Amino acid sequence: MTRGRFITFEGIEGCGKSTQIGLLADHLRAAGRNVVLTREPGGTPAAEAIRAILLDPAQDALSPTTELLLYAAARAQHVHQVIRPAVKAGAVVLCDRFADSTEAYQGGGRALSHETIDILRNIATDGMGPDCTILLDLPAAEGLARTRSRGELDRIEGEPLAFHERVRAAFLAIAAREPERVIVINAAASVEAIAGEIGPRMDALLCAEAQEA
Ligand code: T5A
Repeated sequence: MTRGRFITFEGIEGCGKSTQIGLLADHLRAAGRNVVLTREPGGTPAAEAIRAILLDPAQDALSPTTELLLYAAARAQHVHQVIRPAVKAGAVVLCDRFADSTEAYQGGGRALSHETIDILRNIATDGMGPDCTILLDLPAAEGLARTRSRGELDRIEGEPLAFHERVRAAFLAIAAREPERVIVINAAASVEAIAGEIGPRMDALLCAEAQEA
């Protein structure tokens, strides 16, 4: 059996992750691959219930630490119930956001301690990390304009522009630190152009890794 793979999509609000991850799933399935498409926070019934709390604008009293713990709890269940079993079974797991989002939003955006975030990441992921991450990079104002044009904002989308600029800077810092894992893509390009860049790169990655296995 071919070893499974774990690929994550990251970026600021409205950068086009959900659009592109769906197109990549279609592309890989058309090539006969077993793909599991999932998201964070969420991906299991318990983690989706946590997601509802985290994104609810009425939960405006949540402290940054409570927020961090809820994202970590959702991730622990998701890794345990979905991600690890699927990778073990040989699937390509495509996940819309993962631990880099915590570093960017709770670390960059909320300015929580990187030490605390690292400890919780280790607990929540139990050593599970992505083989490859696609970072869709876009100026924060552009991403927010896309999100706002869709209507009502969730609890995190409603944060001010400066928050989202810190989030973007934190994502770019992760990419600069781990260039072997993180591929930065210009998310200001058209949907078709971005998909046309991601598909062949993922084909090459999956073929190269299959040959190594
Ligand atoms: N969060 C998450 C944390 O704070 N910490 C964590 O640890 C984790 C895991 C999740 C929220 O939780 C936060 C981050 C988030 O705030 P969510 O609803 O999943 O909430 O939010 P997003 O992941 O940001 O999802 P969105 O749907 O808002 O944005 P996407 O997925 O980046 O963008 P997408 O594909 O839905 O597209 C947005 C709009 O832009 C258009 C689309 O048609 C759509 O209208 N679009 C484009 N327009 C022009 N050109 C392109 N290339 C386009 N691509 C898409």
